[in-house]
Amino acid sequence: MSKKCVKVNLNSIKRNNKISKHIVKTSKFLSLILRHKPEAISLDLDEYGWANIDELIALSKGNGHSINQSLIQRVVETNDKQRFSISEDGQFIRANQGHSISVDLELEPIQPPDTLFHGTATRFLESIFEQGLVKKNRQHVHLSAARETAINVGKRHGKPSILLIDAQAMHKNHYKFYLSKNRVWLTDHVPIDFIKEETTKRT
Ligand code: HQG
Repeated sequence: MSKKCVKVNLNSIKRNNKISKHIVKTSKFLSLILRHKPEAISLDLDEYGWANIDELIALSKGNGHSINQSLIQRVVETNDKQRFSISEDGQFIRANQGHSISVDLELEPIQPPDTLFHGTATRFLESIFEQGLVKKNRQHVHLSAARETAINVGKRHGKPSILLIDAQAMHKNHYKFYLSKNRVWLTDHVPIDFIKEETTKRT
């Protein structure tokens, strides 16, 4: 490969890295605004959590965050966890789950898999086995069908531990489960009777 070619490739890698960083930064900003603090930019969400995209762009600009329609589109399309949805008419955006503010995600209760996973930090275990899993600041307790996902969620908080949730028994006992559009399992509370710590250390 010629020197010129190597240089061109390096430049395009640098440019792509810069674009990726910008997308991640925008995704974090959108998570903050659409899940937790729309008031930070004086944005109004409707009761279902939808924000008007033109308004979001204008108010973000006014608060020092330069975003535009095509950047938002890229964030939605490339997001690793499909965190956001755009409405069919293309005018509105909302987060698929993870809210701390109260919004109606229009989810219907459905039957969960027999076992679900929850990743947490080891230091929370004592309290979890006293109170069960509680939703803390969010609207729901978050669970996953895949162990891998739970490990990654747990790592966000520290040394991870995996909890196995007997979702089948909970379902039989009339606890409700919801599946978000991006396939996160949600419930209100998991009492200790339905939680078991995974003891085989494979993390
Ligand atoms: C823990 C990410 C002590 C709970 C992920 C967790 C997820 C308790 C922490 C989504 C407890 C809350 C949510 C109790 C629960 N005593 N600690 N009784 N009950 N906890 O961030 O589930 O990347 O609110 O185990 O992928 O970690 O943001 O919830 O460790 O789906 O899109 O309290 O966030 O998605 O932490 O994560 P969080 P989470 P995004």
